[in-house]
Amino acid sequence: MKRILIINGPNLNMLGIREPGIYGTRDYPSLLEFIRKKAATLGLETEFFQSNHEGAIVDRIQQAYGKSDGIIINPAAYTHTSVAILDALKAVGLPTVEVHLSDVDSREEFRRISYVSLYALKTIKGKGFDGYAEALEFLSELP
Ligand code: CA2
Repeated sequence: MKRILIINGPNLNMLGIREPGIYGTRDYPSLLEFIRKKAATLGLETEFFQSNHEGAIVDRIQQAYGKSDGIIINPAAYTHTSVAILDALKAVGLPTVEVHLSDVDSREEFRRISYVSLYALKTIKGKGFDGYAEALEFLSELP
């Protein structure tokens, strides 16, 4: 059974609390439940990690080396700033899908830049929770 690590970056634990127009009304525990259910239908094992700290995300990516079969990451604001997260993903070399709840291309200019996308096999944006389901499907279909 493939083991998929799902990483969510800063403030995503606040989902559903503010900005429902951009990020929806469902909360963070609902997101985890949604992902767990989808993963079960695909026969995937899931592990979750959320942090508001860049270094903690780097540490968790490093821990996945040799243990996880794939990573789904929504780096949140670190998407647009973090070379350290990009380098950690490159270092562990696992198949990675980048997910964004909102369509980052149709928002502020600074959200159009993603360092992580330089490594990710696929980037899914603007599909809300369904983006994570699509990412799971993509990883489950990899050899
Ligand atoms: O669309 C996404 O998934 C983002 O990665 C979300 C990040 C944002 O910085 C990226 O540009 C796009 C922000 C997540 C913050 O989530 C909030 C949740 C509740 C209230 C306010 C923000």
